[in-house]
Amino acid sequence: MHMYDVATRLLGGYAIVGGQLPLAVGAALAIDYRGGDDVVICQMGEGTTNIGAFHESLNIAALWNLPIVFLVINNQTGMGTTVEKSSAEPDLWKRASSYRMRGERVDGTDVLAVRDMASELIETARREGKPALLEAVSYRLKGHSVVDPAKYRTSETVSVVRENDPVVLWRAALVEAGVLTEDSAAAMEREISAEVVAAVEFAESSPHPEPASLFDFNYATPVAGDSRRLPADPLFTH
Ligand SMILES: Cc1ncc(C[n+]2csc(CCOP(=O)(O)OP(=O)(O)O)c2C)c(N)n1
Repeated sequence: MHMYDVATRLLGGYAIVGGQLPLAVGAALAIDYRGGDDVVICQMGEGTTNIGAFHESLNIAALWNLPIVFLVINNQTGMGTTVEKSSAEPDLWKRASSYRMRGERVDGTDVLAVRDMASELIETARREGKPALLEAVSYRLKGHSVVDPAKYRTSETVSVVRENDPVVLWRAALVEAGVLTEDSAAAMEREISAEVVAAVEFAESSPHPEPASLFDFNYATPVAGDSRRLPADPLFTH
């Protein structure tokens, strides 16, 4: 969730539901202001479409013709609540019409369908400055977090969905098309597992950061009066 990488142009994952939306609109405004043909993709879960920042962000993006595609991954459950129980309009792609924005829904388990529709919307955002909303319908394979036993659904449902996971389907399609063989696909999986294990080992063997470093990079440039007070520090220093 807390990854950020300028090199790969990932502008971060944010712990606050909807916190990414105004930032993404700001990035799209920067692109529009500076010129160039970049486009922002702003990803969120379906639970995020009920928070105020969602509506404020879509409104501004549409009013100002910003190059941004809002991508809603509708995995049908926000924490433990289904989209039907939390959204008065569960056809989330329709929400775009409130802002005279194009809204589309695709099968999120179909890799090519997502690629094709996303490409079309990205091109329109880039060429015409028209933002769009893309809803990719999927399903959540695991509980919300390690403390969620996901008792709100049956294991039968999950196992059916697991068989239709996009990674599983896409692997099978590539093997059938002769792009991969069973052996090369298995080798790739082993390679990826090894990379993940190495990353976990690196993280676990790395030292914990110093508490004082909590404030590093809060601002891009020095800011006068920027407080660096930690919880146990005195309120005033003389
Ligand atoms: C403003 C805010 N309210 C509540 C939470 C607690 N919270 C974390 S994730 C989540 C559900 C988000 O649902 P969704 O966007 O569908 O994401 P998913 O569950 O699919 O990851 C909630 C309510 C939060 N992080 N921020």
